[in-house]
Amino acid sequence: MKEILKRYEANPVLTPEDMPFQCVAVYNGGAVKLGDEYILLVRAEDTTKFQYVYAARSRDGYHFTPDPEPLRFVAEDEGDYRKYTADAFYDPRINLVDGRILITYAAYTFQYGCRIGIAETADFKTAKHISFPHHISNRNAVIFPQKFDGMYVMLHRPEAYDNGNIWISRSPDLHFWGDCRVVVNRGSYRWDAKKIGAGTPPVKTDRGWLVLTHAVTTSCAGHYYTMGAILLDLDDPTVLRGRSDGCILYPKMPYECSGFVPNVVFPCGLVVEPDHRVKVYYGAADNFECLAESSIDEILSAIVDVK
Ligand code: BMA
Repeated sequence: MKEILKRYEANPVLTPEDMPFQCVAVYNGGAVKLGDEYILLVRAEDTTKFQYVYAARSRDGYHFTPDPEPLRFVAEDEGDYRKYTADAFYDPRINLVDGRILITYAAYTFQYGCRIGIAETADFKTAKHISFPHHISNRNAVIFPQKFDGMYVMLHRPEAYDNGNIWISRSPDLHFWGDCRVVVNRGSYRWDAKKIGAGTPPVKTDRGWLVLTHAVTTSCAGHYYTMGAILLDLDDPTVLRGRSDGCILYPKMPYECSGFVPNVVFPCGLVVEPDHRVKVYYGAADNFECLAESSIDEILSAIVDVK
């Protein structure tokens, strides 16, 4: 099989030992390039498995230095905010939306379950809470970089009754979200038959909005997470235009096959360079932060039109 994505030979780009505290896992990082600085926003866990969000910075996209302190989320009503995030905030994505830096993440408490959080940052040191869209049992949210008919548009993945398809919804103000509908069904083939979720924020291409996904199948050994790609219509992103026929990256290297959760590649960050080469940042085995490279054209070549 021709490999669409080429792994960085010095993977992982971040290991627990790189972090400025006693860390057991660092993974599932959102990514952005601002000027000539690459920023990863990673999920980092301490020895109790409590999760922090850390920014790590780089000049070349390969060598990252984590900030000394985790990102601090601030809210007007701290008590209410903590009520929904007390036990975890994880899998952050960095969305550049109309010139603003919006972080989408999973907010979790044992009591109330998991929901999406949206926060805004300017420096990746603090992030101001904006909203918790939708109710519980929702995560894997990414926001389109532009509005459609004056509305923000978000992809997300509800759980509970619908455990595995990508939904889309709209908002006039990032607070009130509605018009929810399914936009991508999990597949009928084995590789994506269990779940499909948005991984990286949408990128505009000639053929449509490109989103890298995680796709899940199961075996006797448990869940098996691979990476796929979808294309949504440029004018109406509620329409699926294409999807990769199979996965474009699957667990193969020791750091992907062995860790806290074996057999996981989980993309959350995509940086497009001026020459259309891309850097895909992904979590491996819920333990390490990794990088694979490709180009927009190579990824598009794996996507077949949906009739
Ligand atoms: C998903 C999320 C991810 C994780 C993946 C594999 O449900 O929890 O954060 O990487 O499972 O364990």
